[in-house]
Amino acid sequence: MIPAPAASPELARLCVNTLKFLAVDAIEAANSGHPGLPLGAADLAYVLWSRFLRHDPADPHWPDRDRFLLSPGHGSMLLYGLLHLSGYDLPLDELKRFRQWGSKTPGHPEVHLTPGVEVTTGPLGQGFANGVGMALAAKMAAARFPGLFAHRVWALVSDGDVMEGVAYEAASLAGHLKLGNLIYVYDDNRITLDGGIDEAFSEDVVTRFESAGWRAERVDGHDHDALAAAYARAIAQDEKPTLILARTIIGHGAPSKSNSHKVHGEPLGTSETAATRKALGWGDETFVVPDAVRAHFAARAAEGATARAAWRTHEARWFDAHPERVETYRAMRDRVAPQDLLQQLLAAVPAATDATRGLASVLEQRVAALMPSLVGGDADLGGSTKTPIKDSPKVRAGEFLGRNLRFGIREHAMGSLANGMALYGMFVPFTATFLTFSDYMRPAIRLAALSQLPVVHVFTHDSVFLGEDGPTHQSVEHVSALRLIPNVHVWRPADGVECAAAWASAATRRDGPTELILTRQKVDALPESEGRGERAAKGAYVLVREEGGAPTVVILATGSEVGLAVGAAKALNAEGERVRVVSVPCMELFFAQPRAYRDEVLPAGVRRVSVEAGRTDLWRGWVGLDGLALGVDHFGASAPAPVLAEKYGLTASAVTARVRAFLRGE
Ligand SMILES: Cc1ncc(C[n+]2csc(CCOP(=O)(O)OP(=O)(O)O)c2C)c(N)n1
Ligand SMILES: [Mg+2]
Repeated sequence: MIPAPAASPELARLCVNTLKFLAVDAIEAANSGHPGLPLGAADLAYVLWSRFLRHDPADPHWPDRDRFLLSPGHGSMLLYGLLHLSGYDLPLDELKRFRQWGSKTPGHPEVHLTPGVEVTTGPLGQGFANGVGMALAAKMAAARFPGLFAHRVWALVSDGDVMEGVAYEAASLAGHLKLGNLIYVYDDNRITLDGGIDEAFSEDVVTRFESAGWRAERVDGHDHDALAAAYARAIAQDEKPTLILARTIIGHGAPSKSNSHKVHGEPLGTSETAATRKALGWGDETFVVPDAVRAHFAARAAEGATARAAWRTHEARWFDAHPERVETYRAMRDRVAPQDLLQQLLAAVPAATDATRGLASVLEQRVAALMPSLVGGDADLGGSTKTPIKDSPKVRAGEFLGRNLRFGIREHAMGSLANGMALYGMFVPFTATFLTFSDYMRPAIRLAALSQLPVVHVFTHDSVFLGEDGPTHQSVEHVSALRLIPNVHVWRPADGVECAAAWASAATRRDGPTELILTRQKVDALPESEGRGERAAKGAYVLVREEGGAPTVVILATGSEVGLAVGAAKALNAEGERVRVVSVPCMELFFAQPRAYRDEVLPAGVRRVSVEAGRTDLWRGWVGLDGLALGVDHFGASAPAPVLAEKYGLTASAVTARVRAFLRGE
């Protein structure tokens, strides 16, 4: 039942104090953490969790649950306290091991570690934007299965979140799309890490959000009735996203440290802890949960279980009434990809050669036809990235059936919204823009990797060879920079077959993001051989095998430079060399292959050369100290691509000459 009736003021006070002291005690035990937020926001969180949040702690993945995000992840102990009291699989012992090795209570919440945590947060602003992605996904799910779902996205956000640029972008989009299922409670304490917000932040937040199409209202963040009334108003409508500015006192209850930045990020310390216990009438025993508090939260959990059971019945009836939707629902719920996706994509590779953005576009259309989960969009470059899904409308306010998202020119939000959509479930989102602008998405890509999210990032115009737009737009370091993020798969396919392997891998990967790095310019046709697509799927493979004995040199290349390597091999072989060309569309997958395969592709003791139109540093590990790494280690220039190729020594004849000289020891 929502809202659930209020507990007595005494019981409510007891619950709030329990949350406060679980946080204080855990932070004291760890001698590290952030007590200010849990103390200041315990009231607003308690009212939300005990009366409004629709969830069942016994099933953290129930599709029709409300999502709750703690965007200021530094307040993690508040969330762990709520999860523990609510009955998630997070025993008190885990709270006692806050911030310790191997615990489920890391310093900042991590979605893949802790049941009930919906999103990894810590970098301020990201959670705010992730929630917008979740609310968008919820609208899109509701449009596909009308009447099946009734959940909302709630988040606690903080001064830092409201200040961060990514949140401006996301808020703007949320208002534009009229995401009325989004309700943010702003812990408006006017204090941040170093001091008061008045040092750096003075805009009228209400006006700002209202102008972006939100409902915004101010309440006393310690007044339970006022909070409940504001929450009730928010859920009574579905017209606009809501921001509730809950005025709070950071460190509420700590007599000498509250309302000061000193309580933001350090343990209270022995004497202030004792003073806080005294002020709030709390005993000396640590990690206490009074029976009445346990019983109160258990009753809420029971209501959650009842709601979930009722929804399961509703779900079954819904499918009886809509049998034609069952298959799509299952495919989306489980984000199913066809077992033989690679074969299907290989069969769809265009015969004519093209830029890899064009080839990948054809294959993406095939994936979209096979996987209803695939949705995505671009930051106003769809005409260039060629990623819009054909025959599907654009998502607009009130029209969420389409599969094409218009993020506007908001790369930061695009990355973070995609993460939120992936976290929501049902969708495998993709984003698209130029590779240079991956810098604007890097925080989100890093979090997608850490959180093991199935997101596909399409990046086109991948090197100096985009030409005339010049060095502001020409990627030099970006491919390497993306490879440096752990758990990211970076594909730079060389032709249609490799694009098929790349899309098949991207669309089926479920434990991390995939980057598809594509050219603006046409690539060369490559020599065909049996099973090349399957070999490309291994991340690196022998594209041209040497003849007449062991290889004298191996040339490694990616993307548009594979054609150069093939040209150089041809020329050098005519001179009596025995050149092997290894195409490396995805380094990370090659490293995951068994040792025997890697040794077979890259035999020990053979000299190596790499060619990639970007920074060479990473390649030095492949070619060794006695190898040759050809690339671009400086910013590019505004000129036609063929001129840049001449100037930078990246033509087939220049590569041939440089490898020849290298082999001669010059
Ligand atoms: C992107 C980013 N920048 C900086 C930080 C470091 N940091 C953590 S908390 C914090 C201050 C946050 O203030 P606020 O959001 O108001 O939280 P409160 O102090 O009220 O708990 C800062 C600067 C961060 N976590 N993320
Ligand atoms: Mg603050």
